[in-house]
Amino acid sequence: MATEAVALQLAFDMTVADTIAAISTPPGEGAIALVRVSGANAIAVADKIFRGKEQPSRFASHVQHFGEILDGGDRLIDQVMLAVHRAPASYTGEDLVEISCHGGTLVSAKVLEACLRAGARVARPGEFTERAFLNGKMDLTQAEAVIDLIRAKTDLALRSATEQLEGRLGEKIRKIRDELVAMLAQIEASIDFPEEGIAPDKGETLRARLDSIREEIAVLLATADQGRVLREGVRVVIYGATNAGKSSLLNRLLGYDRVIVSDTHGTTRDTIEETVNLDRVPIRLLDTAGLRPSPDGLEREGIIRTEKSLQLADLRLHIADRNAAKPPHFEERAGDANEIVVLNKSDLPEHPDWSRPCGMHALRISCLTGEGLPELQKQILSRITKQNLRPESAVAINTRHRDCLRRALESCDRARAAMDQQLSSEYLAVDLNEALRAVGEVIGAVDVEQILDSVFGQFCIGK
Ligand SMILES: Nc1nc2c(ncn2[C@@H]2O[C@H](COP(=O)(O)OP(=O)(O)OP(=O)(O)O)[C@@H](O)[C@H]2O)c(=O)[nH]1
Ligand SMILES: [Mg+2]
Repeated sequence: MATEAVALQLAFDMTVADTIAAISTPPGEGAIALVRVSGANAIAVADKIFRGKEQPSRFASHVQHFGEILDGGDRLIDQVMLAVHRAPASYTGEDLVEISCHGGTLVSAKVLEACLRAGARVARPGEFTERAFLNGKMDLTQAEAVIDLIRAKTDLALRSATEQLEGRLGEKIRKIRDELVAMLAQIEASIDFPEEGIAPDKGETLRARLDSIREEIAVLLATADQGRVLREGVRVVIYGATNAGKSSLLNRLLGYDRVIVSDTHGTTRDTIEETVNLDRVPIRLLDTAGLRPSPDGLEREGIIRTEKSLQLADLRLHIADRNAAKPPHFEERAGDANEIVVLNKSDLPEHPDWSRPCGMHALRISCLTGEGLPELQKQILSRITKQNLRPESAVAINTRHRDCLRRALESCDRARAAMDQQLSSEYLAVDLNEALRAVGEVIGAVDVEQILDSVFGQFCIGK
């Protein structure tokens, strides 16, 4: 058996033996809560706790049945709808039971308890999707798409997650893998039959093939920034002197009063983050503690946080009060593509400090009247587009994929260098094998145990 198949089988044996159960709907009150049970004994568990016209073991697959859930004795917990999804035609690929009970923390907890008493154990976060992966229902990129789907905040993020769930990224990766495998086969044949060697014309073809594989990897890698934006949003940090109107701007852009605004200098002491959707681009807006020399330890701590968030910003909004004197260390970085200078309070008279050349390139707005805000939003979007951060394509990789593909690209580069130096085919084979391994990691075809924890650990319980 190939090593990857052994690893897969091992991971499978370790985790899949038990029957697991969890509440799959979020905590809190709702009309309906869903409890899921998956594994070889899922239907037996349902038989023990369900009372209806028929036993769940006699249900046709995927059909809902009305009945009651009883606790250990004969006490009724709730009236429910129960469906059995028989293996392999279920989300996890195992026998899966879905119990829709009345929403409410206590009811669903009691139904779960009954499942546990009947022989299931509590599922870990992401364990249902992990089983779907281990049972070959989906590749790793599709499993990750499930998290993206749950977290999507814009239409495009949702479309991207849906396409990834349908396997579009997986398809591209498999194509690259197949091409690498075909190339390796040819090279390994030349190692096994050295007398035949690689003819010079074949060498040329191999080089072209490698270049085209390299290009395909590079194209996918170029989507990493857009992938980050789709999943996390563009980081836009509002900063400047105290009382400039930073918190007022955050509230304005959000459309509601999220942060306390007051004329006391140093009102905001911590960084506050909220997400807005600007023309379908997800933006992570950060309001920060105002910059000023302060003897107060707490305020200084806030200012350190401001500086940290500035280092991670995709775009900075440097805001100042045009009605007040220019702050001592105010720097107008007119040529900086990642910064927009904003002079707030345009409803008030302008302090002479802001006459030319200072304030020449600044955008004048009023958080009080709303004047200049549409123009500011336009500029934010145009800077994002210029930085190529505006997500256009629905196939966009995440950080884990990026790390794997970077390694694959490096291995391809080493293989290319080995070709150019006319090193023996063994060297080439080593590099291509490494590339193959790195590409395989994206879809979870190798080193299963290592990557599973990091991928599925991000899920909620019951998914
Ligand atoms: N006239 C006028 N007042 C404004 C405008 N924007 C904000 N203010 C007022 O300016 C004061 C400071 O606003 P904040 O939004 O709290 O300022 P900040 O930059 O967050 O201040 P710190 O958190 O202390 O750093 C408040 O009294 C606001 O009502 C504006 O456009 N025009
Ligand atoms: Mg503030």
